[in-house]
Amino acid sequence: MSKARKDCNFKKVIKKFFSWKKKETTTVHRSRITDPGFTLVEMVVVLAVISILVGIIVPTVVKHIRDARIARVRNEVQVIGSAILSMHKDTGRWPFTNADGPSGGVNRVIGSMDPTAMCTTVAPGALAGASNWGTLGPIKPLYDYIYYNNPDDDTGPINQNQPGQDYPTLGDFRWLGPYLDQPIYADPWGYSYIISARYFPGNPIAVTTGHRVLILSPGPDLSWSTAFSDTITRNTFPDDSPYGDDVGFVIVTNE
Ligand SMILES: [Ca+2]
Ligand SMILES: [Ca+2]
Ligand SMILES: [Ca+2]
Repeated sequence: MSKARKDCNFKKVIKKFFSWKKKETTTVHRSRITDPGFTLVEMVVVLAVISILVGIIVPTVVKHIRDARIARVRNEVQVIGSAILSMHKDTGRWPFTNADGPSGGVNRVIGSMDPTAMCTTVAPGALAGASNWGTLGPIKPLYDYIYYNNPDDDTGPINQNQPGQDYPTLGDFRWLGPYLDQPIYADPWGYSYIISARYFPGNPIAVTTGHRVLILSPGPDLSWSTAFSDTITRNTFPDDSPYGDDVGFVIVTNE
């Protein structure tokens, strides 16, 4: 093949290439202008990408909210537990009575008196007596010990500081509260905190010893798993520490 023929063929190829590129650009340009929206394939791809992102993000957000709520509960049971310990240091008494006489006592101290805030559900596989967290009477609100000085058989701010009935306000052992910043405490799921006041030392209705006293929330599964039984103590197996996803603060009184 002569050199002139070769050059001619090469020029033809180059010309053809550029004319093809030009045509393609024009076609794409025209199709973008005339196409009113996405094609079905594009829509399917976009929806698939969105559903994958939702599948990744939603569980992460849900877990984050759950973890944040559990962290809040851990903090609040600690705040309530510290308030009870401070009150005990000042008064020499544990929060267990609701009667003026020495025969009175309570099984549970509760963060809120709202009946709809009482969790009464028991989780599958719960330990013995778990239903007692939501049902065992008699009961007394937390604010009658920690926010108002009113541990006797009446309730609320009106009847507090009664001489000979509520905690003394004079002398070496006296009530110096309030020990909390608010009277009502509920967990992030709206349920009342429950305190197993039956096991505070000196409670006349406590029939056994060796129990932990717990300040407990039913936790994110909204049901109780922890034992609340006279035969389950800190020395048995299983014992009376928080169980399942229940979140609690432990007071070991050693009395
Ligand atoms: Ca009274
Ligand atoms: Ca009173
Ligand atoms: Ca639970």
